[in-house]
Amino acid sequence: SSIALQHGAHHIGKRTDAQMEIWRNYGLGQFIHWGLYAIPGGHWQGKYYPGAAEWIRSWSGMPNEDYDHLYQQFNPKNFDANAWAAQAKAMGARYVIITTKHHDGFCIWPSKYTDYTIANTPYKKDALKEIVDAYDAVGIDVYLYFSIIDWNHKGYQSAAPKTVAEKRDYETFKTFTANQLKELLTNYPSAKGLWFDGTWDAAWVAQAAFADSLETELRAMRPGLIIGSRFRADENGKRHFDTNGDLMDDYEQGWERKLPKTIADIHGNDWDCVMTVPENQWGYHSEWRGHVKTSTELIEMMAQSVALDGNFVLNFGPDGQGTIRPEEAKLAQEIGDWMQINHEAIYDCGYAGLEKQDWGYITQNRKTGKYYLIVFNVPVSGTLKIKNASGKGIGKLYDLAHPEQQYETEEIHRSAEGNEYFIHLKDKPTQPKVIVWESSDLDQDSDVRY
Ligand code: H79
Repeated sequence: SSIALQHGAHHIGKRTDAQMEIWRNYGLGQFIHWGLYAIPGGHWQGKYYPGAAEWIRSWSGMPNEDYDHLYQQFNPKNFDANAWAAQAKAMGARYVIITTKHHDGFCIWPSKYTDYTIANTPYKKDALKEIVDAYDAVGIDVYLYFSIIDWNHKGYQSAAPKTVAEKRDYETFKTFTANQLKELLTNYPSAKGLWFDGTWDAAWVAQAAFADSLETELRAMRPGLIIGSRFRADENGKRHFDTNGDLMDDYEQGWERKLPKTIADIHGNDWDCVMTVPENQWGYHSEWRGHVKTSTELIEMMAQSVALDGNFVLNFGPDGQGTIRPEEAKLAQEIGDWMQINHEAIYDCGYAGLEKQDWGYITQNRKTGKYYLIVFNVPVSGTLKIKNASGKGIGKLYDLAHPEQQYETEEIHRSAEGNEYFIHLKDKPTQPKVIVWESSDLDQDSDVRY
């Protein structure tokens, strides 16, 4: 049973409008973290800071005043938004999420509500507009990342305001936040949605009514606007899922640097996974330590995301000069090479309704109904066991890259739990391989025997 909420979920179940259908079918996106933190790149006065580079202002030993003056050095000589967009396009990204303002409060657009913007750097120009225009030009949809945490605004605080003065100052921060969000939607009319972050502070969690009404205004400004579950809490302080357990807003935004394992984990909702290349670096860090993901691992995460009805968003952290580091450029190239051949298994695809199988992931095109076997683990035997639903035959299987390469299949058995078949691969793949599968119906009565 559910209780009446004023500021909980305003719709139950997935949005079915055209813009949300587009979002759902992206498959692959790019995240960009770019701001003042790209200048120190995880180091300050020769000292290496192991935490996330975009958080360096808050690590001990980093004087806040020095950080807050970094804007005087922001002059990215190599910044070429068209080159970023071309690279993202070649990788196969169909949307981009760009940090307009991270926790430090620095705006890469010339906001008229603060001086702490790109307009007051030596660069002067509106980098956000350059990025939006460049991605628009290549047909990649733009979403704006916006942090509610703002270490630069004097009215901002993390803990719930207590004194009269704190409360008054926090009201100025709320007005500022509302103004900036309306400014972003006004200045960048092609942006399709907002990706919120830094909304876990007690001060913000207590703003259910304010955030809900602001969201209503933002949605009225931009029909079709897409906002994830990380923007507002309900009146009981519940985040992402309201007091009744219903998802708030348009998709679940809880999958940061992690992935759901089974379809049960996603509760029938839309969702995105945002992923870093190293363990936990979003902004540019000049010295990545620890494990750095390979393109094969990232392609597998993308396949897992799409097979479980989500989008996969890979992060890039350009440096202080606007250069995308060679490691990221190489990954973009390798993922792009794979997508060039195999994008049909990712775009417009989702959960296939079949259980996870040992060799990899199954996706299904939402329009054609075709299945795609995305094969990562080939057994020593070279034989894949494929389980279809009861009453379903194996049908036709062929290589996506070489459709003339069809597979002979061998029935193992049929049962009420499902029908199992072997297919014998002809070669040992050197990269994740996609097999198109056009499954067929069986005549249950004559074929299933016990
Ligand atoms: O922009 C990137 C990160 O800098 C940002 N989100 C990505 C996209 C980010 N900020 N903080 N975090 C990620 C992690 C924060 C975790 C914590 Fe908490 C905040 C630990 C304690 C406070 C939220 C609330 C998670 C646990 C409690």
